[in-house]
Amino acid sequence: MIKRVLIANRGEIALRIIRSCKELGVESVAIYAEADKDSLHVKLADKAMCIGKGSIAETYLNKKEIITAAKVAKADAIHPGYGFLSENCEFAEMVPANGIIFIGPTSDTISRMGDKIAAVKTALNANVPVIPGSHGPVDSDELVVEIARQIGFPLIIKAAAGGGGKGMRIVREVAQLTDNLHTARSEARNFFGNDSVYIERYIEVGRHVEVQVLADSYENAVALGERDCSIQRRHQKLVEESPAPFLPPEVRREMFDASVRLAKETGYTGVGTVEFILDEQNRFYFIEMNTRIQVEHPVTELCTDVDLVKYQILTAAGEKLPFTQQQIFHEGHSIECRINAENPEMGFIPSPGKITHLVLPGGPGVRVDSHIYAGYTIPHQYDSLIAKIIVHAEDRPSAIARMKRALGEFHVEGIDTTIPLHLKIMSNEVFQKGKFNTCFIENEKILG
Ligand code: MV4
Repeated sequence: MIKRVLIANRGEIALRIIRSCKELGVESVAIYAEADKDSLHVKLADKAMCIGKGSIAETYLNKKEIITAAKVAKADAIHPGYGFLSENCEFAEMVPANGIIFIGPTSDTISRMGDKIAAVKTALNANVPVIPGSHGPVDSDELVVEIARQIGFPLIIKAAAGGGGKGMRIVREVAQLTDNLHTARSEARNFFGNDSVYIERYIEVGRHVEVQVLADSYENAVALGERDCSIQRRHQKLVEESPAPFLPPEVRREMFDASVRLAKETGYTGVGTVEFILDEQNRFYFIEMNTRIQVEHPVTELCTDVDLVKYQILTAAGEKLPFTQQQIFHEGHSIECRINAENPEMGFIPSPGKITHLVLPGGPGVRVDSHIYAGYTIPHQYDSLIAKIIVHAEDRPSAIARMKRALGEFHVEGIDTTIPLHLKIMSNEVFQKGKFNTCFIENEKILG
């Protein structure tokens, strides 16, 4: 069994991991950059180690330094959280090479899913529906025109090394194809150091629905429900919920089966998320797989009563899943609002600084995952997520009412937040009807 875990992260997710460690009786070791010395994860962990006052690259991304810290602390495992080194296949290889357990899938799985072309090929092998496309790199201008004519327009050019919406270009007619291809390729080379690109039919009006999977190292894998993450702005998710509104039960079942097949195909261990695009006819298509714990994991936890971080740790320690797919239930409705220290009226400009006054929401069915406290100064160096409010209620209308109540109780002074934006979303008629897609924020003029 794992006795001590080093947490290679900060903010709310570091706290979230510490909490599961405590409940498991596992010791937690926090690492922190000097800028985070007053952070809650430093105070709540059993032990905290400063890894310098440098940049992110020199601290939370410093593979060697983090592994050295784990050795000094005698940690037997490292939890990477999300972001930072969580999907870095080099790190996932270095950690076990140093005799430490990496809490996550193997380096090979991370690398296979990190290459979006390899991921699509893996999905095809597992008989998981994929979008009509090149299903491989497009190298020559002649070839791309031929493939494009077969799949039809509009289409989308994606970088093999991209993901999460980075390095995508939409093309509406054949005349724009080669120019866009060249631009996409040079952008991919600049951003990712890899100019490999592929094309897919672009699904213009769709929903972003993802399936949470959990697997042990004995070929057992289960699906723990889906999350609708269609409410986004520039590929930053704002609101997530489970179950996905109006998802037919047979489609949901097929998505779960497909996701479990993919997990088994890759010999997956731990938690993962299979992302799909759902078209207007509720046909689903694989787009990519995330090999980390995700920001929005709590909506699944509240509906299934499964502690995902706990099972990440237990499966990494070599334990078997104690439940089968048939034993998993999904109850009620859950919604998460991501609260950022940003001003939505000023193009979401970050708003770091000191929190002078704070009242967090609470009461029945309200969970707050946050690292902030009154008197805390939000550093400017990092992501602007300051809190996640997650509600659970018997049905969707009650969950929305509960979220409105929780947002109304949330008082933060000293910084700007996205709380007013979330109140607008919760009060929007299209949102309330559950009839939204990925164009919601634009179409509904939520931003005025
Ligand atoms: C797509 C797509 C439609 N068609 N691919 C965005 C994030 C990354 N995980 C993949 N993404 C998408 N890929 C095809 N072939 C739609 C999305 C997408 C999206 C696109 C535009 C605006 C918002 C979006 C939100 C989620 C997914």
